[in-house]
This record gives sequence, C-alpha cells and structure tokens, in this order.
Amino acid sequence: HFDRAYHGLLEKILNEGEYKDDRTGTGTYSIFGHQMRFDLREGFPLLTTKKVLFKMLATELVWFIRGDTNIRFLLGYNNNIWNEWAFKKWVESDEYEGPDMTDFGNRAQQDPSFNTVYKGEMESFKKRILEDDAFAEKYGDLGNVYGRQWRAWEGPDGAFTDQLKNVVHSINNTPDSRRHIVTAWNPSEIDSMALPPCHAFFQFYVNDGKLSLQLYQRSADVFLGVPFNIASYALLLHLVARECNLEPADFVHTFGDAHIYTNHLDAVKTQLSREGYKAPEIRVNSDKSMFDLDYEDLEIVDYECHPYIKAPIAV
Ligand code: DHF
Ligand code: TMP
Repeated sequence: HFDRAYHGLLEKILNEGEYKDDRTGTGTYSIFGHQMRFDLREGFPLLTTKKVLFKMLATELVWFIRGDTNIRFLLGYNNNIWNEWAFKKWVESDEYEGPDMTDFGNRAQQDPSFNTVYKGEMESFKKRILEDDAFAEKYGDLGNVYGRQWRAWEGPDGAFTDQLKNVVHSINNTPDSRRHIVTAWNPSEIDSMALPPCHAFFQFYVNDGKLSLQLYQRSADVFLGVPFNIASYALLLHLVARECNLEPADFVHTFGDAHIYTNHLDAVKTQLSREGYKAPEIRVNSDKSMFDLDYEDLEIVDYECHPYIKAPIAV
C-alpha cells in the first residue's frame, strides 16, 4: 500500500540514516539513494496516515503548468507554501527597511517575541504582494524556478523551449522514445532561483497503452516535502496520461539525499504509529486540455485520513 512505501522510507532513515548538518542549520538524519513505486491503478497516492492538503499541492502544480513563478497566484488560493522563500529575497533587499529578519526561520522557532514581529512582517508582505502590482512583480517572483524551466527554458540564442508541451508531443508521436524528459535543473540559472530545484528531472515511459513517470529528487524533506511531491507527480502523471489518451500506470520516485529534519522526529513517530486507510481517487471534472486546467477542475474523492500533524519548515 502507498502509506507503507512511505513509512518504509521513514523507517529506513530512522534505522540507517546518519546525522548530517545542513544548509538551514537545523540538522538532519539522512540516507543517499532510495526508490519507491506507486501503481496509480490502485488509487491516488495521497497519504492517509496524516492529512495532506490536496488544495496546496494541486494549486502548486497548476501554477507550475501555467509557467508561473510568482507567489501571487498561490496567495490567491491562500496557499502559503512558498512564502518564506519570496520573503527572504524581500528582507535581504536594499528596499527593505523593517526590523532585522536575519535567519528568520530559526529565530521564529526559538524566540517567541521575535516570532510575533516576524509574523507581523510576513502578514504585511503577503498583503502587499496581493495589493501592489509593482511590488508583486519584483518581490513575489521566485526567479527561474520550476514553471519557468518547464514552459520557457531559455536557450543561449534567446529562444524558449516549452519542455512540457514538447514531451506531450513526443509521447503522442514517438511513444517508444527514450527521450521523454523534462528538466528543471538549468545550471546557468541556478543562481537566479530562490531555491534550486529539489524535484529536478523527470522522464515518461510508454508501453502497451500505459504511461509511467520517474522523478529524480536530489533533496527530500521526507516529512514535509515528500507527501506533497508524491501526490503532485502522481497528479501530473494523471494529467499527461489524460492528455495523451493513455492509462496512468507507475509513478517511480527516486531520491538522492533523503532526510528527516531533527525537529520532525516526534511528528514522524506519531505518523508511524498509525495504520493507513484505503487510498482516495482523483477526478478531473472538465474536458479542457491540461494546459488550461484550473484547480477548480480537480477533485479528490473518498479521502479518509488521520489528523494533520504540524511541523516546522527549515528555511
Ligand atoms: N524547504 C524545506 N526545508 N522543506 C520542504 O519541503 C520545502 N518545500 C518547498 C520549499 N522549501 C522547502 C515547497 N513545497 C510545505 C509543503 C511543501 C512545500 C513547502 C511547504 C508545508 O509547509 N507543508 C505543511 C503545511 C502546509 C500548509 O499549512 O499550508 C504540511 O504540513 O504539509
Ligand atoms: P536544499 O536546497 O539545501 O537541498 O534544501 C531544500 C530543502 O527543501 C530540502 O530539505 C528538501 C526540501 N524540498 C522538498 O523536499 N521538496 C520540495 O518540493 C522542495 C521544493 C524542497
């Protein structure tokens, strides 16, 4: 079952993971190299041993598919998952004149009075992104992240490559091809990204009317990020299969550095003590092309899950 594959990864890291310091200063337990396989014919892999917020990952995927890189779209859905990385660019800019926000991610967790100030600054930042067009254009944008690379990879000659449209085209026209690739890892643009792509590279595979997708994820926050990443790529596989009149089959999830942050250990133990429910199903209530879909066209049905488990995100 889907939860079991995920719990297996959590347990493997708890058992075999080695302590490793990391960029965020939080500290992790980490392994290098792992693979999971989800057969979508058995249901949709939205984990059931904690509540995973489908709206958040679905609006994020729609945002990628639109080629958007500005958090304003996400904020319009009250989706806050990328705020910290846009906020960081703002508070590190010359124009920011508010209270010192250095290392806000760690300090907000350690210092309650700082946390109050930080929350206030973040609220006014969000409000300004939604209300002030010029500000949003400048500080809501995360740089050349996923949406940009998927839909408008800029070549040395200034021409743009729409990798997502191209891959749909190649799946339709040369299904046996071994070149159905989309890569977000654009070495010459890494410096212009708020965060270098974590889910960096994926490939489709067609056989016997079935479509599979394999993702290479270079870095994986297994408690907070991975439940989103699994569901997001499963949804992408559904949408591309629908676009190409194929049956969605396996989502293969391959990892580089798979880690559990030290401040997620209690949350992980809570989750591991739970038994999974039957997987839900995904529905697309529209005839539109995947390139024109809205979040409102997507629906998750029969999602029975355990309660939400809150955990801090490492910035
Ligand atoms: N940094 C780190 N350290 N881990 C990540 O998973 C991560 N993911 C990013 C950007 N940077 C990251 C983009 N995706 C959440 C989930 C995915 C995500 C960013 C954030 C998250 O915080 N999820 C929480 C709360 C969601 C909510 O309330 O909106 C969760 O419990 O799932
Ligand atoms: P890094 O760039 O230093 O590897 O930090 C990125 C962190 O974010 C790392 O913990 C992995 C995590 N992450 C995910 O797990 N999934 C995601 O989709 C994203 C964007 C980040």
